[in-house]
Parts: sequence; C-alpha cells; structure tokens
Amino acid sequence: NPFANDPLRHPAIIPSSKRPFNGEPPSDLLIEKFSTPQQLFYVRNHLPVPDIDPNNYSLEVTFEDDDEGTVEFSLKDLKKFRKSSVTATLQCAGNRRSEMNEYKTVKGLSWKQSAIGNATFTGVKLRDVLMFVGFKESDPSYKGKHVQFEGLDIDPFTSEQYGASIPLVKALDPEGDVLLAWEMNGEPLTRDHGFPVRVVVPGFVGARNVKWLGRITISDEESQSHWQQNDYKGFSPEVTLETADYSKQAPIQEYPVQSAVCVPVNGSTISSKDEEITVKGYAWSGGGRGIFRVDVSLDGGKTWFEALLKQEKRTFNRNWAWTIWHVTLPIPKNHNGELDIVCKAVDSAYNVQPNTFHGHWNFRGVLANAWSHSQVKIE
Ligand code: MTE
Ligand code: MO
Repeated sequence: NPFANDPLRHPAIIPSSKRPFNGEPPSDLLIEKFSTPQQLFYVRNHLPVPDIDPNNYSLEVTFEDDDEGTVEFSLKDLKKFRKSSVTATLQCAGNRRSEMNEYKTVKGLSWKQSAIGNATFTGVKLRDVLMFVGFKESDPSYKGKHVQFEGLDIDPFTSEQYGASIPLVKALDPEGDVLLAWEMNGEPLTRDHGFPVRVVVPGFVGARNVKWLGRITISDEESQSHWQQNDYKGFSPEVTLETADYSKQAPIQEYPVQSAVCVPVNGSTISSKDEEITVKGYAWSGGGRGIFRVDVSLDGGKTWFEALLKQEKRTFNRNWAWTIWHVTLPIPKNHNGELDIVCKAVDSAYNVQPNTFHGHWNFRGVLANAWSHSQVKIE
C-alpha cells in the first residue's frame, strides 16, 4: 500500500477520496478565521505523500537551453536568501464541482465549496532565486518562456511525478509575489501541504502551486505533465470525455471571480422565532483582482443587499488574499418556510459570476463559479 505512510489528518476534514487523500473542512469552520489553520486547509493530493528528510532535501534549478547545467539548493541554502511573505488564497479548479454535478453529471472529485483556503506563506521569492542563478532580465527571449515545477511525489504505478508550469513573466514580476515557501501561517509546512518546500503562485489556480518541490526548469515549453496538458482545462458545454481535445484548450492559470455562502450551511434549519439572519461567506478572484462588492439575497435573487467585507488592503492587482464577508438581514415575512440564500461577488475588473451553470457547465466540472445558494428551512 503506497499510501500507508500518509500523515494523519484533522478529524474535521471531510474526505472526498482517501487514496490519494483529498479532503476539505466544513464550510462554517472554513471562514471562522481570515487565515485558514494548516490543519483545516483543504488537501488535494494526486499521489502518495512523500516523506522527505529536510537534511537531504535538494532543489534543482535548470535552464533547458544552457549547457552550464543545474544549480542545486539545500534547504539551508534557500533560507540564506532574503525572506519574503505573502498572504494568498489557494483554490482548487474543482472547488464547488458537486454543485455543477447536480446541474449535470461531471467527472472528477466531488468537492463542496471548501476546496479553498487563505494563508500567509513565507519563503524566498522565486524571482530572487532565478536572478541568483544568473537569469538576465535584459534578455528579451524570456517573455515567451515557462517555469516548470516538478514535485517529489511519484506515481507508484507509472513513476510519473506531479508537475505544472507558469509563464516566466509571472515568476520574474517583482510584483507577482511567486514564492518558494517553507512556512504557512508561521509554522513549517506540514507534509500534506508540501513539506519542506512548495511553490506559491498568488492569483493562480491551486494546481500550479506545486508541493514537495524537487526541480525547476526554465523552458520554451509548458510543463508536459498530465496535469498541465490533459487536466485543469475548461471546455465548451458540448464537449465530452470522448470528444475533448486537450491540445486545443489553454490551461487554467488565473482563476475567475468566485464566492460562496458558508453560513448558514446549506440544508440547515433556523427558528421561525428568529427575526434576523446572519449570512457569511468568502469571495476571491484570480490575477490579484480584488473584490469590490458581494451581493446577498434571501429570496433566490429577486432582491439584493450588500455584504460587509473584511479584506487586506493591497495595491492595485496585488490582492492575493480572499475576502470574508457577512451581513445581518431581517427575515422576510413572506418566506413560505424556506429561504433561498444567494451570493455573488464583483471583482475589481467588474467581472461577475454566472447566474447558473447553464451554458457554463463543462464535463470536468472545473471553474464552478455560478451564484452560490444555501437553502434554509424555517421551523
Ligand atoms: N503538488 C504536488 N506535488 N502534487 C499534487 O498532487 N496538487 C495540486 C497542488 N500542488 C498537487 C500539488 C492541486 S490540484 C492543488 S488544488 C493544490 O496543490 C492543493 O494544495 P493543498 O493540498 O496544500 O491545499
Ligand atoms: Mo486542484
């Protein structure tokens, strides 16, 4: 059993698969704190969790078109660089897939709405490491290149390692804030979250934040790994598993605008004596776009109220962290024993979420960002 050495998980984490382990916290716990505690942070593993001795850890950095070869860094070497921190939200491309699946069946892990979390990561800027190994910013050829990341987790059957890539311009942007991180919320990374070193690509989808980082390659090509080429892509609604041509679709990198109602939990019951209800949730958008507004409805979207936002104030297009929001509203008198609570967010480019999954559905169930509903009974 290649998973026998996997770490223990917090009992509150609800698994969506056990081998490999995938799980998320209940949605009301998710938004209790602005920084998601590591133990409650969703876990998305494609392979068994590697057990890495930090004293033997080494990170290889390679320029594909340079004969000078490879530079190796131990954990100690990496910690000699100037330390940087960034507060960023990671969200799996499959977050809220179960809701898209209710609309029409999709293929993939059945995530509810907590395959997302926010944390302060500390490490070294990837930019600083690339400049150190001799990268020349004046070299015009870098604009089209990619940074490939390889994880130290290995498929026990095919020997494939997890991999992904991002455009080199993102890694080199001094305001792109891409980190090689060894701490999360001031603690060393746990094994599930990539101990000893993971990549954090703020504003990009979870899949590019490669854990257990073993190798970085600067290349003219994207990562050729399964997860960059044949997964994590959005398709038109008519495309099926049989007809999908992955080579013709772009990989998901920046994530679109997202929000969800976390409290009250979908399916819960409130008392008919209550006069008010407090609704809470999160909102986030990719690419550093902040959240301008969250609208909340108690009647399925007929009437709307603005939520109060809790967010970090950052400079333009560097809003990597999520927004936590809440609003307390009078319960309408004409409720028929039920509330259809809805939220939708507006990001700093005034992008909005689609009303429903109609016309937005895709067979892999990624990018599920339609208006979020929580149905509540009044008794
Ligand atoms: N990195 C490696 N090496 N192996 C993986 O399976 N999963 C990716 C990404 N990095 C993965 C990985 C995906 S799809 C997501 S959503 C995030 O890690 C999840 O990070 P987390 O488990 O720390 O929440
Ligand atoms: Mo993911």
